[in-house]
Amino acid sequence: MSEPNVPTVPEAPPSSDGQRCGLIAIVGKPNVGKSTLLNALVGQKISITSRKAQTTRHRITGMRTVGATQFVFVDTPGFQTRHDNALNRSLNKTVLGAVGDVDLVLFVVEAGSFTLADAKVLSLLKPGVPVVLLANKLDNVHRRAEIAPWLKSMQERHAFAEFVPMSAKNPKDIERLFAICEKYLPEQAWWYAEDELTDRSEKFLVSETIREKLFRLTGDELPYTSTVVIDQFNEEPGKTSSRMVRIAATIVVERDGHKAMVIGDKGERIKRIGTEARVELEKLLDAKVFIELWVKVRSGWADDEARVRSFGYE
Ligand SMILES: Nc1nc2c(ncn2[C@@H]2O[C@H](COP(=O)(O)OP(=O)(O)OP(=O)(O)O)[C@@H](O)[C@H]2O)c(=O)[nH]1
Ligand SMILES: [Mg+2]
Repeated sequence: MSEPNVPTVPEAPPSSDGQRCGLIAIVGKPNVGKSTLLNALVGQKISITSRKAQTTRHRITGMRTVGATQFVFVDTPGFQTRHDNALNRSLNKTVLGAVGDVDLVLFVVEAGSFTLADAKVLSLLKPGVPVVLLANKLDNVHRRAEIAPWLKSMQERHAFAEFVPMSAKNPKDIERLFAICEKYLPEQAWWYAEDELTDRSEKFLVSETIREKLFRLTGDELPYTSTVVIDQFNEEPGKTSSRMVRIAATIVVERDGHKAMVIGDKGERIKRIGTEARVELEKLLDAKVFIELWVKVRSGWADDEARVRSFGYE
């Protein structure tokens, strides 16, 4: 899971034939809507989202080809400024690795707000790369008149290339964003096939989908330091459908109390996590899916560099 997933540009790119292609990094503090934005841009859910911060833990590349232009978007974890542990250091390393060599940065904030955590992310951006200030969740701003003075104050913080107040949940805004991004991408041949959506494997999408259901079906009582490890991912010829995928996965938590929370009363919560993941994965993988879930306690894993790596983080 830690293999680099950003394509390297070939030394002598083949003739572009009018094609455009480039990398666009999506960065920001936790929970501002980066992954919601990526999914809307790609047109398919490839990056999990939830109300909890720290949902995204890997660099996830998603592509969309429109006309002659291939947009290669990179979703990143929210930059962590609150707790210093091995997991958060790994997440921040992923963010730093993603903002370097790109054609454009979409710096996502919540419209009308700018906190120290936003300022920290802005300070990481490399000079020379154009940055679009994407003021997301505009639908949450009820006093629209306050946005103009706020944008003006943002102008003084950084030489942003453009200001885009919008909502990742509004398809018209997403359409407009393609036109805004296109001019920053160089003329060069596409890196991916026209219909490719992501560079991530099916196994990765499976573990992420299970983690999303875990995050969504447990309240704030389950700390963010839980993760999912895939123990088995086997494809077998199906009897009633063309594909059948058998998955066994372990949910790793830090305490016995968390284990009880994940399992729920008479096992009803873990059952629901499995069912919701299965329904979504059957569509995503176009297969009949069986999921077996286990819960394991590994106290202190998020503080342990070796464990963090063994669970697939950079
Ligand atoms: N109202 C509103 N909510 C949004 C919008 N975009 C995202 N959200 C919500 O904001 C929450 C966080 O969204 P994510 O896409 O997971 O945020 P993220 O920035 O990827 O979060 P991390 O991966 O944890 O850094 C979810 O509950 C989304 O549904 C928007 O435009 N309007
Ligand atoms: Mg995310």
